[in-house]
Amino acid sequence: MLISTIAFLAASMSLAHGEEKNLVPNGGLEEGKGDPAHWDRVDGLCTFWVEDPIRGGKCLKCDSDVLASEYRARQEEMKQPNPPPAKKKTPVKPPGYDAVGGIEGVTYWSEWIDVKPRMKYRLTLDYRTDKGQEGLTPKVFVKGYQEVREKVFEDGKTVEKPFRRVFWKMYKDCKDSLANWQTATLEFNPSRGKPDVKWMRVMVFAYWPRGTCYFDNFKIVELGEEAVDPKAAPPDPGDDAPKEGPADEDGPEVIPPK
Ligand SMILES: [Ca+2]
Repeated sequence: MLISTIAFLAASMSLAHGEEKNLVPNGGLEEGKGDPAHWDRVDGLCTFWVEDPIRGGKCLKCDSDVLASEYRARQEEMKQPNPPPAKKKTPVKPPGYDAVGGIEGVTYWSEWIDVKPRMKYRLTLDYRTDKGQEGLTPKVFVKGYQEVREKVFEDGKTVEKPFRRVFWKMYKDCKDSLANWQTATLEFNPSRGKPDVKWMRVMVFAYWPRGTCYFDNFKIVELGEEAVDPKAAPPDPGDDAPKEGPADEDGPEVIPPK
């Protein structure tokens, strides 16, 4: 009780001094037991919750240099409430197109975050790689969801149920990773043109070139409501701008009801 009161006072004081509220729960990946709280469970094969030897504290490690067949087998195991420890990976032989980084990529998701209508947000995160692997380009996505009602076949009959489906997404290439931490920034408004998008999640995507990337200090802050002029032409985003994509049709991004 005392500790939570002190933590609350400390948080209030830092906010009073102009610090922006971070909307990503456990964005620094410091809380948790076995796995980071408010994030996916780590699988011990392609995702790890590790100590950072450079700055201290915990961070996420993603390895896309794992045979895709071993990654898929581990994903199946991870559906269990108490999965067995991961088996050691088989070394990938060059050119490595059969690695998970050469096919579907490694994904890792945050908790749900509420989206406010017309609100513009900024995501920042830190990333790096290992010495000798510089130049990797993992991506970070923000995906926006809205509720849909869909028919499913259950217990011998068709019933309609609510689902959360991706209707908006944006990503940023975390370019030219170095062996020391760098920061990537992405600004976005999930409900611009998509007023029914009510939630968002952050997704890390480690793919090609295959290798090891680290991530830390995920932070989403509000930048204020956007005044939308429907007649204004969209600004030229340029080649280096974050990319905006269409809705996803299916796959793991359709979340069943709890
Ligand atoms: Ca951290």
